[in-house]
Amino acid sequence: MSSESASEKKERSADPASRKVLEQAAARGIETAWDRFQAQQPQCRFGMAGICCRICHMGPCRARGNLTGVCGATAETIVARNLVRMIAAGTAAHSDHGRDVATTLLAMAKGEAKDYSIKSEKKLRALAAEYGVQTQGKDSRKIAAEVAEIALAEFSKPEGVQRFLKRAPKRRQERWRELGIEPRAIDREVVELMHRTTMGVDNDYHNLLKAGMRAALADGWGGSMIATDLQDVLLGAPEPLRAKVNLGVLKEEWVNLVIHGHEPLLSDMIVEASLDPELIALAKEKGAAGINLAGICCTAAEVLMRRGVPSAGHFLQQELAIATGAVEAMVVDVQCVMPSLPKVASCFHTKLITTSPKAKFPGVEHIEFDEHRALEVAKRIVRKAIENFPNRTPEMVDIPKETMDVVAGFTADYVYRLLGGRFRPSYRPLNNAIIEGRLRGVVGVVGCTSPRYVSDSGHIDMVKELIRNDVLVVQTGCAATACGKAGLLRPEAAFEYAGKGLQEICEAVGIPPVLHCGACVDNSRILIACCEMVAEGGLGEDISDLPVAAAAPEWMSEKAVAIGMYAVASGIYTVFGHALPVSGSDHVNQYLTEEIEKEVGGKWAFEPDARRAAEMIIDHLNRKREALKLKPMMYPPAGEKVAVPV
Ligand code: BF8
Ligand code: SF4
Repeated sequence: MSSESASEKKERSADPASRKVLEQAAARGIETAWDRFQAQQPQCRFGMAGICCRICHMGPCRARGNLTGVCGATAETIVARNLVRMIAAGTAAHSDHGRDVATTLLAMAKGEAKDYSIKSEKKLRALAAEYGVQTQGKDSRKIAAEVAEIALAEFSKPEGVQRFLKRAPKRRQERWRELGIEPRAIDREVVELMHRTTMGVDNDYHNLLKAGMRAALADGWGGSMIATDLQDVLLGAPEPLRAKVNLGVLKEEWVNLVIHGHEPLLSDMIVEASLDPELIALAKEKGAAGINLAGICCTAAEVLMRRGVPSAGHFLQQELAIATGAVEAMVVDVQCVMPSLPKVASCFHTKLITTSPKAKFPGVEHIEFDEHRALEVAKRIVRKAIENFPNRTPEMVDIPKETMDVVAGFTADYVYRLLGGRFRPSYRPLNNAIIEGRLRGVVGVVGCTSPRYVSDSGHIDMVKELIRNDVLVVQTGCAATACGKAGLLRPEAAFEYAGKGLQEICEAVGIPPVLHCGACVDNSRILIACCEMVAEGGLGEDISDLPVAAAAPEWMSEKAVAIGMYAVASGIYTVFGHALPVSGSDHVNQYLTEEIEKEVGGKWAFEPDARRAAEMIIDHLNRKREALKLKPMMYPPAGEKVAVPV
């Protein structure tokens, strides 16, 4: 336990519900990520600067100035190698997710995964057309099988580049080709990065970073895009819906089952199982009012978008959900699942259940997910949660009251229909709004939450500042949950925080000023929206011409690094809060924040003060508007500047 006082803990999160549970946890001697972050201070400066190398066992080494590693590796080489290894890991995570979805689609098509079906015929047919699959006279399952096989080949095909690159504007495709960064098979790009970065291979930081871009593009335009598209086929394409977020969605009288992780294949089945009358009857028999599902992390975003299941919170709230004492079971699959969970769960009656052969904990119950008998596995998990209800200690239960309404479920396709109306479905109204100066631009504020910051404040401050300046914000992952909790994902938020131009659009179309586009793999939807904006015309010829930007104010994961790099390599100005671990090499830092722009049209920036970062983004949008010779903005920014966070 850290020795911090309760008042210091109040500044750990901008969210009152999280602060309340944090205090409760501290009083019970339960350690959280914030305590462990504190215990790690001061953090290793070599690690922060990216100059620590552990690649071979002549090391570990550190390099700086004239000091090189034992093998002679310079700071440039070590920093670049470490960074692209982060990209390899991030790309691997998103892509492995995509592969599992493709495998399940194929199993469904062959009749081997009977609990799944084709939920979006439209999306399947669109993909078939794109992949060149003949559809005439074929039944949907046959088409799905062929689509799944082609998607699976994207991971390991011996030649050719990623098929979805063709979705990008022509100019973008040409740039990638000229630079030699068109990603080939996804697995190949990850393997090649690991090869290049092993001892004594690629020592040219520029060459390494180019390979890093290519692997990152294999994530954004490959693995993540495959995950998104095939999930839409198999689980349904999201449409806007209302739902609730924050810890208050847990219910005192109910069996609370929290689903946490990333891949929605199992969690979607758990939603199905929770509707089973026999299981509901069992819950009542055990004294509960019913079965209450809630999500955490990106799984939350997936089931919220498609099923309206409430989200108990983001990454930093996983321990807090258990610490309410009201969770019968937390079921996890892969990614962003804190290793601390068994310890927190051991303080309560909560059962932690792992489901992926790729992600286990010693001593924790494992119920393996198998797509061939998905509903059966899901029912077993729901039953476990119900049976654990009588073990709850009522005096340990303390659920914060806070919940917030959100509207979620915006896809590139849906925004298109919504903005254009049913009779004129097109991106024209969005482009026109930008051209006429009603909207300054569009910015994706995405990514993690981290105890490095006053949790959520980075997201909230940045987004408020952006919408105040007539910027339409699109979000995914934990960023969307953070802003959702603060009420920014309600249509009413337009009147409370947005500039007049954005407000007019939100009012006419009935959308919030901040659009929830799903989980982190769904950042691929944002790429597609950018392509649609270019295709619609009037805003330049390439993604890098658009007045758009990306930000991850509280990033922490390797996946965020892969996402940031594919955004930059797609031509998007990308601002991270804390700097990437590259400060140990001036060359690498300068390349990423300046020189790279000449090559790909996008670049990195680092700024931990979210309000200042928002100003940098607004300047960037203004520069892009000037270059396009767009009209001046119609209205001045709304209200007061957002205060600098504590
Ligand atoms: O993929 S935003 S903390 S949960 S890494 Fe993780 Fe970051 Fe959340 Fe989803 Ni994305
Ligand atoms: Fe040291 Fe070179 Fe080995 Fe890295 S690869 S640990 S710098 S000797």
